[in-house]
Amino acid sequence: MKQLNPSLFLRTLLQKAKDSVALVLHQSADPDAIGSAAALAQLLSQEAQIRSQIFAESLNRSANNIVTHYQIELTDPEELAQHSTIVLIDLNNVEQLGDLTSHLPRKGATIFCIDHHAPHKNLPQLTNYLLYDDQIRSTAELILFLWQASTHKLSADSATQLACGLVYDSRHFHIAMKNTFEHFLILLQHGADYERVLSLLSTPLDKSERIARLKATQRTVVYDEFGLLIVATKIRSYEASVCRALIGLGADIAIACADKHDEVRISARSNLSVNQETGLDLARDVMEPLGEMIGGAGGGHPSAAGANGVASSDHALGLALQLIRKALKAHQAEFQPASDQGSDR
Ligand SMILES: [Mn+2]
Repeated sequence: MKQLNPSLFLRTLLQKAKDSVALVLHQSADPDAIGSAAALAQLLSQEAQIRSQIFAESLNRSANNIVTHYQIELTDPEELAQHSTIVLIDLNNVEQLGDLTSHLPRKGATIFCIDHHAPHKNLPQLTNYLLYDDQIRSTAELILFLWQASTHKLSADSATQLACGLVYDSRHFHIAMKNTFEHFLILLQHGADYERVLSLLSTPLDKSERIARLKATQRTVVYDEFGLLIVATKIRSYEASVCRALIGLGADIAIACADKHDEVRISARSNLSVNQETGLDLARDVMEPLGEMIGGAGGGHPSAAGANGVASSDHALGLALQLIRKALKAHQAEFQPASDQGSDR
């Protein structure tokens, strides 16, 4: 796997793609994934008349708004196998492809990856060329860099699509860094329509999701440990939404688990200060190892992560709590001054 700068990455992609390319998104693709794919498709068509086909197993609701508004076409998974140039967008792990995995070309394809998540350890076996930066909040910003490295000017529509990704992944600037604003300003200067972005990203909760959130609070177990409120709950679906709701209610760390038959999906969120103050990284310390323990996969960000696999909810929740405690304990030991330890000496 070769990591390239934007200009070299674009040149290599244009060279390999010849006349068509598959843009492949993670399951439950979000506005960052779909906005990035649409703006990259536009760039490839303008630079070299390359035709892009976009593949995603599923879309989340705001991604669906973007697809509908811009009439973005998703291609039947069966056609993926015919492509010899693949670009993975906003994902770093083959498990995140969902059902698309089985449609990847068996061999001989050149695989590019554009992502802002820390590369998964299996990524080098999967990918030939990588465009990666973890000092930005969205894949959309990497697509902006590709446009800047090209000979064309970003259109207002593409700028709006990229702004959707940037605004969504920075959680409406809640977790923005200085450069998030700088890149957003560039998008505005290219005509990005912020009002449009807000309306495309707004997804009022439907009734079933509100019921799931409310029921989850009834089943919530609260642990007051390490100076943190850690809450865990079981539900049938909407595990990520439930975690966000629990953080909104005052939890420092929320874990929600949904099992269907013997497949379990588990999601966790922490408020921002948890990662800063305790070093707990929900992806690295909890969901990645948990995914392996339950025969599935896990990943995400330091303060928002998930895993799936084969286990009961109770078992998966128990393991997640163990991993969280282990990480918090390790951190405590590392950072406690020696004079504070063994006070009974
Ligand atoms: Mn993203």
